[in-house]
Amino acid sequence: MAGKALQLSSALLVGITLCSARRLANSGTSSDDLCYATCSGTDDNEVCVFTAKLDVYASSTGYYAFEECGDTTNPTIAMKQGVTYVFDQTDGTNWYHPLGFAYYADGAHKDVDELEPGISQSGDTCVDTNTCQAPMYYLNDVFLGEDGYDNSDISDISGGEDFGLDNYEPLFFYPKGDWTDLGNFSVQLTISDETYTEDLFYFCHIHDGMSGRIKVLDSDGNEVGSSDTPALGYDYEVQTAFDVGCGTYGIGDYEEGFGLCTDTFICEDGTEDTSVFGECLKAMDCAMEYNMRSNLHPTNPVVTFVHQMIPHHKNAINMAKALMTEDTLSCSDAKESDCDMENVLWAIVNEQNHQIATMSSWLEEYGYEASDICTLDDDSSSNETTITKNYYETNVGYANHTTVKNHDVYMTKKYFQNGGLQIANLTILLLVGLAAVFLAVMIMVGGNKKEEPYQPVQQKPNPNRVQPATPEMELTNVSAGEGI
Ligand SMILES: [Cu+2]
Repeated sequence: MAGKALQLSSALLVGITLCSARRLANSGTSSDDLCYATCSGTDDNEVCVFTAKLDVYASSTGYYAFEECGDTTNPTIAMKQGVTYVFDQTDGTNWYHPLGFAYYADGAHKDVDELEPGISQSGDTCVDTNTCQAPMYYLNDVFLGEDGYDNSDISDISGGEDFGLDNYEPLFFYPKGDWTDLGNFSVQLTISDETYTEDLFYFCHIHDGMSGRIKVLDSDGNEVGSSDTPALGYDYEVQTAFDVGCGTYGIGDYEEGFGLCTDTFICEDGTEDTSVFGECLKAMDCAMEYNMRSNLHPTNPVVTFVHQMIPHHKNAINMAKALMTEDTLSCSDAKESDCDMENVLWAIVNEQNHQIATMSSWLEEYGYEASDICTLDDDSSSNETTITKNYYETNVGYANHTTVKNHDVYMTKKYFQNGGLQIANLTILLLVGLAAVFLAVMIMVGGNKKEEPYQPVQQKPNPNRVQPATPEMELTNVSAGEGI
């Protein structure tokens, strides 16, 4: 009896272990834990599907995920040579994230070679005939390319320059509702270059930093390249625990009480239902204020505009994501306004992330710093805040640090440090002097009026009558050069 129980326990243990191993084996967390597509058919008719979606909270832009790979973001996926793979992008979270494929991470964003009919890394003659391995883009299962590129039959690839991307990508800029109404989006890719032994990458054509690795397998299912090359070239963003709670990115260091901001962003704590949302808002608003405080560029206003607009946009994105996390909107036919609001939130996240990328690229192209923040360093010993390095330091000789307790004091102090004291004194003296003169004149005029007796309307003087000279007339004549 005890032996049977032991056998049962062992069997259960093995079963659980196998289940665990099966779950781990397809999650795509690394090259040792590849994620495989769901496949059907055999040999030449085998078709494999990756169902794409976006984990919008995983990073500032969000990261790709595939239903076949569980919750892993930007999973490392396996693709077998010669097999047709379909990447289904119909899920609404794919809006603004058209998939691309490249020989290096981030493809078009880094100006590196992508998988296109006329591009090869192995010197293949496919370049001459536009028959190199490349994705094919579809809407409702209709190929969006026009001049004949077709790699669906690996033994008979036909050539053409238009593989559909130029028609596919612009559709992702449609308003979200219109994009959804268009139907089913998908990308098909068949790996046909059997001589290339390095990894490939999928990436987003609109946002950079969203690439994932593709390990290519031969017909036996073995990896053709063992090492992870080329390198991804960057680390994935990781949410702090605080950000996870808020559904945001990058505000974990700006919680209230961390000393980076002294302004009040939320004036009442709200109810139990809203207090967490309030704490999130406090932190993200602080992050915006802290990061928008920048030096004025001495010659180019565009630089300062970008330095301030990027944190401004990041705040909008975080506000939208925090509200999405609250899950209080409920889009349905009966609640179309909620649908409109949800579309607004998604638009803020995707469009402003795209604008951030555009503005960052502009800074990089012209050689400007990514940011130029005037740092507020927390001085815990005095519970005051120290401002370092600001516009006046470099432009009007305002040197060293100025200790202030809040923004208003800072502004005032800055003004006085900049010679404002003297100007203020002179201004005040001038105003006081003018006021005194004005009052004196008013008193005199008022006094004269009071003492002036009533004068009846006088007749017009007779022009023929000789007027007696008055002292005023004599003075006028002297001024005019007469009577000397
Ligand atoms: Cu994207």
